[in-house]
Amino acid sequence: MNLSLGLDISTQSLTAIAIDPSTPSIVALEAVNYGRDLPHYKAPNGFVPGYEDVPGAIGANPRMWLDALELLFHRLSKKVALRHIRAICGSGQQHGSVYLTRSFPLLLRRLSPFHPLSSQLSAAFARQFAPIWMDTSTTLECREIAERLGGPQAVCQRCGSIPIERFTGPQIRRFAKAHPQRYERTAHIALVSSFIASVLAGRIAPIDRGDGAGMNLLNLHTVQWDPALADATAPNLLQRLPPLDPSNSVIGKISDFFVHKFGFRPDTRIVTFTGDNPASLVGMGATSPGRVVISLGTSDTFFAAIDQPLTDPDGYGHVFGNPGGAWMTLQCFVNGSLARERIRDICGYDWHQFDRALREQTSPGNNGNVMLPFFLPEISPRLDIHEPLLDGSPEFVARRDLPALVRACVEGQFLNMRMRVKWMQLSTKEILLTGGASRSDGIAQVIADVFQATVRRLAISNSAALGAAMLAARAALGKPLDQLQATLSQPDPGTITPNPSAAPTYTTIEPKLISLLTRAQKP
Ligand code: XUL
Repeated sequence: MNLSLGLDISTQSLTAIAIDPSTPSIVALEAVNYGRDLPHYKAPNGFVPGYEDVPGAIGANPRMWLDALELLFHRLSKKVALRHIRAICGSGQQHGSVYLTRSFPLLLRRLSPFHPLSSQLSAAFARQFAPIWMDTSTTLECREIAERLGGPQAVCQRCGSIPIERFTGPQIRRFAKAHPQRYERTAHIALVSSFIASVLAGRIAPIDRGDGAGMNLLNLHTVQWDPALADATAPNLLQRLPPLDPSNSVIGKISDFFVHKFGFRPDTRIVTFTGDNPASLVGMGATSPGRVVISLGTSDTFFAAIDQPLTDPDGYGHVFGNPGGAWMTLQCFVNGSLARERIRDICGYDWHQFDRALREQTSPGNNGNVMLPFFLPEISPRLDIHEPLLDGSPEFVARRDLPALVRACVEGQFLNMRMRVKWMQLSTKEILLTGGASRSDGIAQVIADVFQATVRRLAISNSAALGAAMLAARAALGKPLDQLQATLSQPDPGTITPNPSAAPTYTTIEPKLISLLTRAQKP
């Protein structure tokens, strides 16, 4: 058997999907949940708010990802003989950055299979925590970078996004300013994706265009690091960045550590990793323009392949590299699964009751009860609030009408999404849905009704890990993506169709949400 493996290092868990590219079929799926499986990191959702004493700081301990990787391989080896895996690629939560000392490559070469990765690589961290995509601590740095380049739009022209707080460049700048000595000790900066790829390959891994474009540092026209952006970000930054690999190619063979400890073949090839959203575009079979994807994860994202970079006039949307060629456009919403979870907890429901509230106890428009379910500062649009905004009946506003709270949360999320993605000018007649929450028929129906779209889902809800497995098979085993996608990315036959009578209802509701937003945006 010649299998390929896809890993997804996401916010709350690490997932692996093994595929047999010759059939093609999915052979095994395994996951580690950081909060449940590694509770000693005290990160129930995979991240630590306030890891540094600055408002908006949210980070994760990179040692936790290393322990998760070992646990995952240990579990996976019980389902599939790891010697059958010929190639590995992966995807990571985007934008997060890992700061490594000069000793990192040397420590990678000297790994012993008798000790955990996390303790052997401990000395390699110049910064103990990795800021992740939820971090909003860099408003000042974003302004400074924009000023150096002649304004936010000038930055956007170069790299596809205005300076964005969670993007890697502004995060690097804050670190370099606040801790110049530790920045000086930083010889290598990796993304979450390229960090894990480096550990697997036993040497510094490159960054691909998919994830690289989420840094405010990659020039989309030259597809090289942009010297002016790097200069405006931090001193001597270019020498700390790894090379770019525009086509997700083979980096090298797997490190001996994994051969001796887990029984991988010594010639297993490691392919340049990418970001979770670009990998998901691959897994959903949406690498050619014409298909729109909504991914329901810790963050909710809306994305699609595009031929030419296209920029959001409001500055909230992005352009990333599409691993299938050309580009993808993306809008990210921070209040995704965690907001739905908070509402579920407020109601004291389980997911079954949450779904029932949508399907049986409420109807489109929710009798005029609306909500912006922003429990964390939102990024689309940028809003620094920590409590949802409600408008409607006194019973609802007092949070006593539980089914209405559920519907208002989900309708608020997707009406906000509908408003924010208009600039992409994409047809949303058919939407492909992925991510854990895509299993909920109630949520899928709200999306169908809000967008007046047919909603289709894949049997596998982790399309990022699936996409990574396909990228591994393409680069190392010569399998064309479209052949793999033709079988592995086929949506389930069951589609969700929109209720046409919901369309005018949502047109009436939209202004209510806009006025809630406007009130919240006022200083
Ligand atoms: C995309 C984004 C998130 C992360 C985590 O810009 O910030 O979707 O990739 O999944």
